[in-house]
Amino acid sequence: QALVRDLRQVIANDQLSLVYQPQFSIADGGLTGCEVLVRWQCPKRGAVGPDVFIPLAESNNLISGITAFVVRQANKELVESGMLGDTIRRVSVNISAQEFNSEKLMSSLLTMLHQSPQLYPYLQLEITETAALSDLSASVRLLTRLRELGLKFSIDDFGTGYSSLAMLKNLPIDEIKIDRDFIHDLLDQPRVRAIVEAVATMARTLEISVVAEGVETQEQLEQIRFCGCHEVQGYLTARPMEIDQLTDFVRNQW
Ligand code: G
Ligand code: G
Ligand code: MN
Ligand code: NA
Repeated sequence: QALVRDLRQVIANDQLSLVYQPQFSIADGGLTGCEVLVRWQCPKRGAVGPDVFIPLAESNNLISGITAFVVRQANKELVESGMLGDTIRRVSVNISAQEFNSEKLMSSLLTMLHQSPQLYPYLQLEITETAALSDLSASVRLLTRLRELGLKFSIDDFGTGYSSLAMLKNLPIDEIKIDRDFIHDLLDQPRVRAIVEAVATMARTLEISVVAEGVETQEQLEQIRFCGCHEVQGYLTARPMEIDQLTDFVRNQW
C-alpha cells in the first residue's frame, strides 16, 4: 500500500514521464505516428513498469489522473518540440479497459481535449478488444460520438482476446495493432502467418490500417510486409524514447 500512496503522490505532482515510440509505413518507411507510453522513475524503487502501476491505478481510482497527465504532457512536449502537425501527425494514447468502461470517460476526455487543443486533431485512442466487447453496442455509441469530435481509434493487442468479426463490422475504428505474440511466432508458425495475412487483407477492404507490434528483426519485417500489414512498430525500427531523443531521431532520419 506504500506503492499506492507513492503513486498517488507522483500523479498529483506530475512526476511521471513519457516516452514515444515511432511507427512507420511499411510501404515507404515514412513516419506515420507515435505511441505515447508512461514511465515512473521512483527514487526509492527505481523504474516501476506500467504493467505494475497501471493495474494498481485502475483498482485505486487513479487511472483517469494518469491519462489526463499523459495527454497534457504529450501536448506540452510535442508542441515545444515543434514536431506536432509537421512531422508528427498521429499520437496514440492508451486507454485502459477499466477507464474505457467508466461512466466518466466522456466527460474526462472532453476536459482533456479542451486542455490540449494543439494535440487534439492528432489524437488517437488505443483500446483493447476486451474493453470494447464487454458491451459492444455501448462501445459503438461511445466511439461514434467521440469520432464526431474528431478522435481516431486503434484496437490494441489485437488477437489476444475475443477478436470478433462483430467488432470489426460495427466499431468505427481506424487501426488495429496485431499483438506482438503473433509477430513473435510469425516465422515459425505458418498458421500465424495465415491469420496475420487474412487480418491484413480484411482490414484493407475495411480501410483499417494494420500495425504490426513488437517487430524486432529484419526477417519479421519482411514477413509482415509479405502479409500485407501497413505499419510497423518495434525495437527494429525505433525504441520508445524521450522527447529530446525523438527530436534528434526525426532530425537525423529526415
Ligand atoms: O511501455 P511498456 O511496454 O512497458 O508497457 C507495458 C504496458 O503498459 C502495455 O500494455 C501498455 O499498453 C501499458 N501502458 C503504457 N503506457 C500506458 C498509459 O499511458 N496508459 C495506459 N492505460 N497503459 C499504458
Ligand atoms: O500493450 P501495448 O501495445 O500498449 O504495449 C506497448 C509496449 O510494447 C511498449 O511499452 C513497448 O515498451 C513495448 N515494445 C515496443 N516495441 C517492442 C518490441 O519490439 N519488442 C518488445 N518485446 N516490446 C516492445
Ligand atoms: Mn498500446
Ligand atoms: Na499491444
